[in-house]
Amino acid sequence: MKTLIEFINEKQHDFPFATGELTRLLHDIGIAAKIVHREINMAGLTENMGYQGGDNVQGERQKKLDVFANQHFIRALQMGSQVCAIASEENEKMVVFDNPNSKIGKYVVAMDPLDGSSNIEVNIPVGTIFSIYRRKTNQGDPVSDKDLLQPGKEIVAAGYILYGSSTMLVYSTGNGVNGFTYDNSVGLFLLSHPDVKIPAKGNIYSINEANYIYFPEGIKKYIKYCQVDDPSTDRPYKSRYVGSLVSDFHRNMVVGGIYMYPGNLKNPVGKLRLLYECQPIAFLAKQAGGKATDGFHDILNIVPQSIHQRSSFIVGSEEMVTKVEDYMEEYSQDFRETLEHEGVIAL
Ligand code: AHM
Ligand code: MG
Repeated sequence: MKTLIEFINEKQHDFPFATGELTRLLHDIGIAAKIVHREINMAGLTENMGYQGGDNVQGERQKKLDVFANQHFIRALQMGSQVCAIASEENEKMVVFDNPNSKIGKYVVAMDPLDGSSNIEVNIPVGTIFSIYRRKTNQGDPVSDKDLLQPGKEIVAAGYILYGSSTMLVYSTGNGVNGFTYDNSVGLFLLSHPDVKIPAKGNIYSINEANYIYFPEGIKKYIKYCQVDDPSTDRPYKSRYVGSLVSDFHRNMVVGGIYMYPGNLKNPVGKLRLLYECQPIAFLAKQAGGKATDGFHDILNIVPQSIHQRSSFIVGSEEMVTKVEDYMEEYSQDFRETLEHEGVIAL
């Protein structure tokens, strides 16, 4: 079987004038993924469960494993000289590498080192999400926010690591999506899911329905549509919500379905972070033939105004996401205004 490293090296030749920097960067992510995998696997046996004792910038209590994953991904990327700065869910400001090698790095990275970490104690899958952009400033110049505040359509590569019943690394450099399963016995990621395509429609919807009363009318109507008895369209659909974006998205990517964390009355722009959760997942969805929207705007066209900006997020099978957009258009024009009022700017 093909290993991740063999595959990345081979793919380098798809890019004319490639210098190997992106290849090395992806290698480094693969190495950090193995370290984090090992730590998560041992979570019940070592002292690494529970809270670290601090809050992150969103006021959420950091888990020890959030901090561990953050440190290891940052360290892996700092060792190489391809990345000059990182935006992470766990750091208020972007982390700038100012050692002489990294200073001239061509890329910036946005990441959520351990998404869904509230699930760790109960042994439910968690994930790492990352995206890579070419910096906007000249190599060697001071890094600025504009290097990171780029819309998803500028992504050079993105992916996730799913620490589930098996650990998988799934990524795209803009030529389709490929998935690799970690073989513990040899310590290698092996190509197990070549050229993943999201089925155009599915019969699974994932949403935290406890927030139902706060949802925009278009989302409420869509949920009712999913629940109608109509065997000719496979309805009622199945409801599946892990509460761990990478898991829910991965399932929908493999068998088809839709994941929704829409803005709602309490949080108009929802919960998920645009830069390091929505954009990379939207990029992968599109590369696999799926789609992502905030209800009205293609996620890949939204221009982040700040590193930790949140976004309404609906992603998955193309036909299902389009249906939600139709419902939003018909029933939730007020929500479009809310998004604009909240400062959502789309190209
Ligand atoms: P986190 O980045 O703090 O882990 O939050 C993101 C997670 C997603 O993985 C998941 O889909 C969602 O939050 C669940 O939120 P909720 O518990 O409100 O349904
Ligand atoms: Mg997260």
